[in-house]
Amino acid sequence: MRISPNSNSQFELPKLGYGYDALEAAIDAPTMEIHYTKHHQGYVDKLNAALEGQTSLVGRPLDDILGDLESVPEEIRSSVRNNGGGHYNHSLFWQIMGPGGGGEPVGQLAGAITQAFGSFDSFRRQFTAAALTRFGSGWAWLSVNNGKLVVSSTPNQDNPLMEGAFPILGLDVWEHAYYLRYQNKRPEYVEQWWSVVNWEYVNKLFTTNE
Ligand code: MN3
Repeated sequence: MRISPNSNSQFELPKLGYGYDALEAAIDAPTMEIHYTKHHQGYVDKLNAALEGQTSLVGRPLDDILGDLESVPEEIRSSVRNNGGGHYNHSLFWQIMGPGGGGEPVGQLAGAITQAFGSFDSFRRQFTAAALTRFGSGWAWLSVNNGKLVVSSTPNQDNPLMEGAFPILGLDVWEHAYYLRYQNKRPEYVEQWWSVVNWEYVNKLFTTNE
């Protein structure tokens, strides 16, 4: 997913394509609102602050930066990793969910998942296991690595770009993503989350690689 800065070289909170209550089947409106307006906005603000005056990084798309963290000056590298990762991961997260989501993968992705994992159910079990075994805060991922579909998880706001892979589906398992409704019951959150996955968008990422 390409995320470019605006003409003032600032990253911006992307528009949410649906209301805070649109994902009620899985995520309550207060959680959506806080997650988007406070957590995500916070990552954007801190990323912009870290990049201030960094002429070598001005205008570079965020996905390029995250795939090449060695090129980021050491004094801001961890801030860019955490807050840039936070901006990228949440921007993706809002897109791969949507009202009327759920069901099974569509398009070329459907066949690719069956080929890589045996079946959609088998993929779903592997992805769920990645989400549930991620200790503490982090993300579960489906990404494309050298043309191969791979399930993984990362700590904090890290993501597969940092390992040279291209993420097409991500699940936020930080407690801030689910605590209001589910408290400590991460398995229930993950189970419900499948009902809001926007497979059309995931397939688009898979087929266009952009
Ligand atoms: Mn989050």
